[in-house]
Amino acid sequence: MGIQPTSYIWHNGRLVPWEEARVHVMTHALHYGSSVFEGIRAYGTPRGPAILGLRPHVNRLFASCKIYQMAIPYSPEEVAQAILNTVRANGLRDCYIRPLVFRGMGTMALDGRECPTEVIIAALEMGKYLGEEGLRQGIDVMVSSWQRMAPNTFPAMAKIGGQYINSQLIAMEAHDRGFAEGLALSTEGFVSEGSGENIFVVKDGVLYTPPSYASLLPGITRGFVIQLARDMGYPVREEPVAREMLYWADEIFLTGTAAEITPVRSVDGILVGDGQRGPVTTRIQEEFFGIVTGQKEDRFGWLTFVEDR
Ligand code: PPE
Repeated sequence: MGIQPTSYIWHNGRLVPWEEARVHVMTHALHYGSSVFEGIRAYGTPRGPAILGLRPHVNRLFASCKIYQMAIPYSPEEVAQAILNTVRANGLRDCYIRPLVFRGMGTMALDGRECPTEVIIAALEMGKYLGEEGLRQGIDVMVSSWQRMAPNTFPAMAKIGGQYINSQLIAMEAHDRGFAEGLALSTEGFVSEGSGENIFVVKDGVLYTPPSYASLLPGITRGFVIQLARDMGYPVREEPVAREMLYWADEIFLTGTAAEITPVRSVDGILVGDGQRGPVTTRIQEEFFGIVTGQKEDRFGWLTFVEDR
């Protein structure tokens, strides 16, 4: 997916033209992966563009920075407002927003806390991450030979740039073998998550998803789906998911800001159910897309309308 430039990027407090948003090659984050980021979507609605999960995404950005001891020189409210301003300035409707907080140029020390903290917010046009067809028919995935980080090695719950080497290895391996995505196990051998998505397994009308201690990023979309599914009357169990549940499931779907709610039709070449998007996945997708596009009432308060602020 090539990046299509937009007009402005918010950089350290102001909107600058796309070409001017640059860093020096001695930027700490470039050498050591010392960054924290978010991925947020805005959807076009009848009331103009709306940001999905603005508050939880900003909160997670600040939580990741706290875990990683990187002070953001702005308040959460300022960052939230800057996100809205960036979408508005670029005249975007459906888009993907990428806030990034990183250690800039200052020292070459591994303890880079003396480096200035830089913040950028970019907003890009983005279509369906795993394809339109994937959303309808499901994707083929494999269990990766790469595992997620062991507890107390990297803070899996924080969305830190350097940690995404693990996700990159998982994604590259899957693509080289002809799969759309790879699923990683935890070092204990339980299902953790995809390279950039959380996972739900449906069996006999019950939804199972790995708990936050399974070395995963607690996704905002995961939280929305848990809330929505429970509201729709489906039991949701956050508990360790054995690998074989992937082969025994009636339905599987992945959740993420980019991936939205993407059905999985096979794992390791074994069909999930009958290899079609299942009824539970379909109902949850319909409800989710109805809410985020403003066709159904925003009954959980997930949306922030860009024109209102
Ligand atoms: N796990 C990982 C490892 C992950 O990167 C994401 C988001 C999720 C789970 C789902 O989290 P949430 O978006 O809050 O529901 N992955 C982001 C980045 C993907 C990328 O290619 O870059 C995303 O979806 O924005």
